[in-house]
Amino acid sequence: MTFDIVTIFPESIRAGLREGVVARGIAQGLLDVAVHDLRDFTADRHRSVDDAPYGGGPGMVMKPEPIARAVSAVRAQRGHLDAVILLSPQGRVFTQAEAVRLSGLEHVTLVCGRYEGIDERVRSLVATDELSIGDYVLSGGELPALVIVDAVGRLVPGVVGAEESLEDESFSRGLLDYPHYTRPAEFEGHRVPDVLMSGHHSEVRRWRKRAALERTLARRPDLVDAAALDDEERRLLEDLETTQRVTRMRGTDAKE
Ligand code: 9D3
Repeated sequence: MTFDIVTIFPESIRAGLREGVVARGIAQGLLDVAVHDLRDFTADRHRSVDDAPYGGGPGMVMKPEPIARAVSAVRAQRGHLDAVILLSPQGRVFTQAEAVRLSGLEHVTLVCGRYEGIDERVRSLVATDELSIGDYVLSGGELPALVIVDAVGRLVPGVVGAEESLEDESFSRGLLDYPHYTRPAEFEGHRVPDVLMSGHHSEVRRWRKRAALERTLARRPDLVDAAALDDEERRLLEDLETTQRVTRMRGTDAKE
């Protein structure tokens, strides 16, 4: 799978790609990430990528021509682009489902915004999608581009090794992860739950399912509603919901 990233900070992107799972995927030839300096696609002697907004107001707006020329160059090089994604706070929020969708594509181009915004015509004429990584203010699209390459790249077969297997991952099942423990058996007075040291594999599995559900219910009830639960998980969930309801009623003086 290939990613082309268009940015005015190519070194920030390269720095983010030097280590980790994605770096290994690149070294193995499973991923190809090309970084394109937007200033290489400017036409004036100042290499301008931004200009003042029509209608006035503060800040600068990214000019459309360098972005359009950069994406055209990438398209000419790749032959075809499956998606041209504009990274901006106005985009749909990037999710694991979106990561899965993108991992099925061959060529994905990511355009990083900076400044107050991007000329609106880039949206309509160049981009096929517009994505945000969440509701917080960043300084530009470079970190979001790295987030997307990481989340999508690790879904490409072979990029994540067997020992890190995707199978058990919380978000692939739609729940938060269960609690993890390693040695020592007691740390600062806190013991590892006995069941995990019992060697009783079916008991361990059940404990983990229950713990994952309990934690998800407490921290991210929105995920529980959307999760694909098996029969055992459905039973555990009913049990947990009853227990939580009883606990809540005790807390409120048991009057309801
Ligand atoms: C302070 C400027 N803001 C006025 C309401 C608008 C604004 C413009 C540009 C806010 C942030 C940015 C730069 N951010 C991105 O380009 C960006 C981003 C983000 O800030 N949060 C989450 N995902 C993304 S994807 C691209």
